[in-house]
Amino acid sequence: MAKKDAAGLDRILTMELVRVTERAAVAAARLRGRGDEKAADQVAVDAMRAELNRLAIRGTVVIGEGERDEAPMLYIGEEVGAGEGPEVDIALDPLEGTTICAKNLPNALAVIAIAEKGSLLFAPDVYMDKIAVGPGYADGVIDIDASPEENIHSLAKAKGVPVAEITACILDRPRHARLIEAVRGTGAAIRLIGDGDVAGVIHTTDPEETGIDIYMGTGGAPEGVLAAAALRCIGGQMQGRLMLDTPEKVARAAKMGISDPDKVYRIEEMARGDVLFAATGVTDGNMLSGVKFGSSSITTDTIVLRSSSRTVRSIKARHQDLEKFQ
Ligand code: VTB
Repeated sequence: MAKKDAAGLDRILTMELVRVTERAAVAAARLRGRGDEKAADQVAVDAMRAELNRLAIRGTVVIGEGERDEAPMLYIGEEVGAGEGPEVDIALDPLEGTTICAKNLPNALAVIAIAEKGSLLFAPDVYMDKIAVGPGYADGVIDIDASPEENIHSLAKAKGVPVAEITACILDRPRHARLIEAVRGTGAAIRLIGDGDVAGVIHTTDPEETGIDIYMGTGGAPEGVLAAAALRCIGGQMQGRLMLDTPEKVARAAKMGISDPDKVYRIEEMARGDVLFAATGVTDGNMLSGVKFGSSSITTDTIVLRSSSRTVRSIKARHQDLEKFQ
């Protein structure tokens, strides 16, 4: 039975998690560029679930494929793991960026976060307004209640560069028209992404490598919790506010224990305690390479993070036992 170390979760779990996202990524990667989002998602879900059920944990999915009636597997509330070991909360997205994968575009990921029971925000599947920057800035450099202009200027000042050298990552959606106009109005650049805002947020942690300084805009709340889990481990600032814009959404959130619909969540309120996070590239991206299929091996590229030690591990794996990926 896995033992918890002084910092929280068992350290061995960090490495075990890599297998979980690797396996989901390989399954999804076989369906890259086939134009079939659903099929790619399904194989990733199946693969992730099979591998998760081998882990020595008693896990509950808190961010998953959807509510029980809409998702047959890895639904919110599903219990996963081998049935012994620590009780943990699990946030997962076996294929973050199903459309990206179907079109074979950059930055599709297989993603999972694990934390001690009760540590991850139990968020409904609604939109979340998000703003995030990487590590190295004084607290308060960004503020979700400030205007886009104020945030961009504040960040440029903190970074010590002209505004023109700041790049914001924003989902390319009609709902962001005003945000995009405001950011462009400052002279900053925008990386418009089709999907994949978990990657978008993580990219802020390494602007030299990714070219992205700040993430702004609304995306899925589940993706917000996953991104917060990653930032908890690497460092950085993020704020999120659920978009509970109808009485029905307010009621759904209330059922999940959210009493203040306007609350701004900070990273520690979305992912507390000891958090482990892993992401494997499905398609090539700014930080991770996609899965490569060779004649006798498969290569995967994963980052695995732990909040208590702030360790960022990059794991490039060459898999030669191909049977386990069938
Ligand atoms: C984002 C993005 C996801 O959903 O969260 C987005 O990161 C938000 O929803 O990859 P809309 O597509 O409705 O804007 C995804 O695109 C899909 O989960």
